[in-house]
Amino acid sequence: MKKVLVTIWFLIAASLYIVGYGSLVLLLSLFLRIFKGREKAKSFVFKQIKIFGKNAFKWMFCPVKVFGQENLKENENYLVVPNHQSMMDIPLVLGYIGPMPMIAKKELSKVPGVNWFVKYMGGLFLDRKNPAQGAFVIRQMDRILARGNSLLVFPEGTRSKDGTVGKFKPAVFKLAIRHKVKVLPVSIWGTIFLVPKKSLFLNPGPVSMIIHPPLDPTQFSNEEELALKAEEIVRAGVEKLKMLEVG
Ligand code: DD9
Repeated sequence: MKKVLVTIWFLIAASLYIVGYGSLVLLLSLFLRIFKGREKAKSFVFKQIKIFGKNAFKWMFCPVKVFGQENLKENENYLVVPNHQSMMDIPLVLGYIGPMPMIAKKELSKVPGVNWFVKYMGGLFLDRKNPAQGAFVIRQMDRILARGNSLLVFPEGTRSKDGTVGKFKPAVFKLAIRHKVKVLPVSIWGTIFLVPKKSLFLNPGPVSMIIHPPLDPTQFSNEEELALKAEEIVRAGVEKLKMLEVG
């Protein structure tokens, strides 16, 4: 019964917040842009997205533990590469690392409110069933990094079914090497239980994340080596988080 109530409450709270409050935020940002400039408007909207990311877990009654926040430097851009367990990984990164462009799956482009903010952050929607889109997305990611933005990519390419960390695809790491953008490995644990695959109801529980020290792409001879290192760090971090939960 608790799960049913939490699910109904979360869906109402999140939809009203994203669509209702989100419309107000975007409207206010228009005025801010006119009267105070583009940067002020952007930092206002980004702050609201960050608050949303943290609130999403409060609304689900999920305690969140974050380790390694000292590894994040203000005004530094990163290619952020977490493991992927559930759709709640996105608010987790937005809330505790910060808003940034992301590659989101096409289905999200149909969710009102969510699509506005993914676009606002400069993100893209990827149709994984359409291989022709792959090259286009790589070009867009290249542009995002070339412009000096951070970028969130889940390099496994899909959500893990059992929580194990899959192989990191090297393509995006080539871009980090090209633009000399630091790679930020992030380990996530616990979100896999929040949205169980075969259930309609949320299953609130603890969530944890490690923000690892960034990797300098100039220290790697190619994208495969860089991808493998990031993957190993993320996998070891996930194992550590699992142990912490048990202990
Ligand atoms: C003020 C509401 C912010 C909502 C952000 C949603 C981002 C989803 C990717």
